[in-house]
Amino acid sequence: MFYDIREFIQRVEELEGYKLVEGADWDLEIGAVTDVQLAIPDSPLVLFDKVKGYKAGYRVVTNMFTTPRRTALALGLPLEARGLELVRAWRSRIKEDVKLIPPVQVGTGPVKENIRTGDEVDLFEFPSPKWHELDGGRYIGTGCMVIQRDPDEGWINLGTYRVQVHDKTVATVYMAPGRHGDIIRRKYWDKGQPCPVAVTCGQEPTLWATSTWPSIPWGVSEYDYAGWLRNRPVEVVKGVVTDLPIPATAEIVLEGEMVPPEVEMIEEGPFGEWLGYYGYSRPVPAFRVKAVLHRNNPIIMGSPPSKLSGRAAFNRHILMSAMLWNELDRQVPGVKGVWSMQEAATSIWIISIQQQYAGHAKQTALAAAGFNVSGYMGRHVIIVDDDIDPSNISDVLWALGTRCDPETSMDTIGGCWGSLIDPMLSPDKKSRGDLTHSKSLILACKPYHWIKEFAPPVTISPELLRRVKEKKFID
Ligand SMILES: Cc1cc2nc3c(=O)[nH]c(=O)nc-3n(C[C@H](O)[C@H](O)[C@H](O)COP(=O)(O)O)c2cc1C
Ligand SMILES: [Mn+2]
Repeated sequence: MFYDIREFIQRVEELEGYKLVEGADWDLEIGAVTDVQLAIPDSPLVLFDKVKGYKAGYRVVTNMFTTPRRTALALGLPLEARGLELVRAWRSRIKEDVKLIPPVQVGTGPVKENIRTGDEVDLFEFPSPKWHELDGGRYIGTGCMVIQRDPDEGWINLGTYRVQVHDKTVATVYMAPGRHGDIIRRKYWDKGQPCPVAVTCGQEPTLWATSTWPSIPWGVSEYDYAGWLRNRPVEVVKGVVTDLPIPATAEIVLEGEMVPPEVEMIEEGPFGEWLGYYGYSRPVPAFRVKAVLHRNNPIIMGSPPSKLSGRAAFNRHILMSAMLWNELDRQVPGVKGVWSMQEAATSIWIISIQQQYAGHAKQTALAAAGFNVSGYMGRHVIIVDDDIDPSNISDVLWALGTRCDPETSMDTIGGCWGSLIDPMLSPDKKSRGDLTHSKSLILACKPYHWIKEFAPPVTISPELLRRVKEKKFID
């Protein structure tokens, strides 16, 4: 595991190199280069230096974990694992007993190399990008981490929620309703108090990963979970104007408070979202920044949303597939593979099962449609047999084309857990506050009640293959 983001970048440099871009403008150019690079199959890590109008050394890094190899490097998995193999590796890692390891407080750390408070605070000191053409402004926080303390229970939550810069000392944090960070800040506001907050913009990869996973439950600090993953406690220092614990090796930290909604609201967004479309702007409470801490020559970590952006967040479709597989294993027998389609902005889930009883396939589809990890905005669930590799799109299309009779193999269910960023949400539903969407459940597998009579697939048996190989007719 890594000491900080710099050690990770150095390791990537030794392993495969990275793309250095000098002289790009924070205004759209960093974003455009990031998105173009993201679409390349072997997408490199990109480091931006000498950003237009900024001091050399004030850097932005993007596309940190886009390839399976860099994802594996960051999470301590086999570097050569790909596709379903990587899903399996991650699945067995998170199946272990989690032994939480709390952080340790140290006297100081690199994050305190530069400290500015009060009038010295200037958020424009850093080259925060405007990522997409229709975005409402500049975002210092995309690959960031928001630190808060639950006022009643005392534990620390970390969550990745985007941060827009509005003024020298004013920012906003966008937290979707129901996020742990949102629940915590409401507890302060209900008491009429502002919510203390610290935001890191650039931090050690494993720690950042934990702040992006909805599978870590309420009440469990992502710091402690990261300690378990790293097998070493995270080192923290005390904040300057809050008493929040801050990672000692973070690059940039913004400390301050989110004021209650009645005190000050600011229009946030619009912002290009992970489904591949722009979301709406909306008023959110102001984040008043009272102190900025940063390392010498700080690096902002950027992870801007786009239809492929999950790749940069540790190939999120792979991690989410492993998480769904674990969930299904608790209830449904015979699951042989789970795959979330990155190309479909992770809205299509494919599950292969060895059918064992009547209704087994439909049960699997219904279960997959409901879990946290796959239910939110997941639009289609496809069940295939165990001779189909769910991560192989041509296999899946073959199953869809040949084992699915729309009249009897498909259901739609409405009223499901959706989001304001759903591009298919009609203006009418939006105005009524009805954010639900519908899902299709597709059984692209042999009908169980006549499975034995189903036409045998044209394949080559292992014996025949061996024979023609032995005779050197093929390699
Ligand atoms: C790159 C990235 C950006 C994200 N941005 C946001 C965001 O702006 N707002 C939000 O509510 N969730 C966002 N999320 C999702 C949350 O980080 C995720 O649900 C996490 O589990 C939240 O932590 P919590 O469970 O402690 O609330 C983002 C996730 C990733 C990977
Ligand atoms: Mn949490």
